[in-house]
Amino acid sequence: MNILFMSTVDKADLWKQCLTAELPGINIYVYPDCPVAREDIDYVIAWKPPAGEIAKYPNIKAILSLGAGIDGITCDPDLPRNVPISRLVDRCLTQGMTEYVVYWVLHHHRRMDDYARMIAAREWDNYIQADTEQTPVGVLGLGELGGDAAKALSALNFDVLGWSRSAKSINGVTCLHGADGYDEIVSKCRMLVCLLPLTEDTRGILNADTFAGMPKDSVIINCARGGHLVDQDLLAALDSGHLAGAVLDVFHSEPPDPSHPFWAHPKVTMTPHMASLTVPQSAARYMADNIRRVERGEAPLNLIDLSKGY
Ligand code: NDP
Ligand code: OXD
Repeated sequence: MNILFMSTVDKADLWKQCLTAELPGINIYVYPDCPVAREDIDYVIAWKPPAGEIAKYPNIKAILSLGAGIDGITCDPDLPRNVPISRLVDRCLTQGMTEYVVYWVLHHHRRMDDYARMIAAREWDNYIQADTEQTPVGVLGLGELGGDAAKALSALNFDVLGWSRSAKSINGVTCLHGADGYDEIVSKCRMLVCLLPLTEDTRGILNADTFAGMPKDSVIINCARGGHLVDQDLLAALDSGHLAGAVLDVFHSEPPDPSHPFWAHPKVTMTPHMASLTVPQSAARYMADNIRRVERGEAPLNLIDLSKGY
């Protein structure tokens, strides 16, 4: 069996080691190095593959995404439409994202930026401590990641509201969907976390209308994709004093241009797309399971529905 590893993330040796441990006897080649005929490649494991490249391997049985988000694969106009694409669902990835969301929600809930400014000024005071039960936190996207983060926030007694495409029921979370649900979540939440996939329906969803609909002094936490956010609208909402802050892990281009105003904005916290990182040791087990499934004639787990875009 021949697997082609096509990724802009430079951990190919570790991936090779982890995948070979799971699937002894396989051959793994690291794109663009492919010493066998292209027709002999069985699987492509991909993260942001160059446009047009996957189509050059005509007999692949599945594309396995190295990430949960597959927009970096489906944006390829030449992507073969008949090859199943499986996205990554992994315990470590979910755990990492929940840690990130809980960390930043608590950071803003406990006003850590204000305390840091106070301490820097050699001041000693404290603020009235907000009640989690009186603090509505919204989670856009209630899938593998958003659903887990919402449950963790609910376990901390935040008033958690979540939004998804289809109706859902999660213990401790007010689940909303549809346009009315969006307006409700936006109008209520002090902190709004974005964990949606990037699709034609969700591109630019964090825009001037969203920010205007949010309560004054709310905070945006975007750990999904830069394409969800209209950067200029966020800057306007921060500069007008309507929004108190933004935590951004993802950007239209990564890294953003050095001249981008986010880098030096006092109300923006940036992290370098690390909200959750794929852990090869753990994800390789999942990939191997999926490959075994396909080899048995079964569909891979967590198949992408190209008509929905996720
Ligand atoms: P899932 O596919 O499991 O969940 C997606 C959720 O979004 C679902 O609840 C879905 O609704 C909802 N959704 C999709 N489209 C819409 C819409 N138009 N309106 C309302 N809700 C919608 O994805 P994951 O939770 O695994 O991942 C989410 C995203 O997180 C990824 O696509 C990726 O972009 C990002 N990510 C970022 C990382 C980082 O480090 N910054 C790491 C990993 C992922 P329904 O349940 O009804 O289908
Ligand atoms: C992503 C990931 O989709 O890292 O961003 O999984």
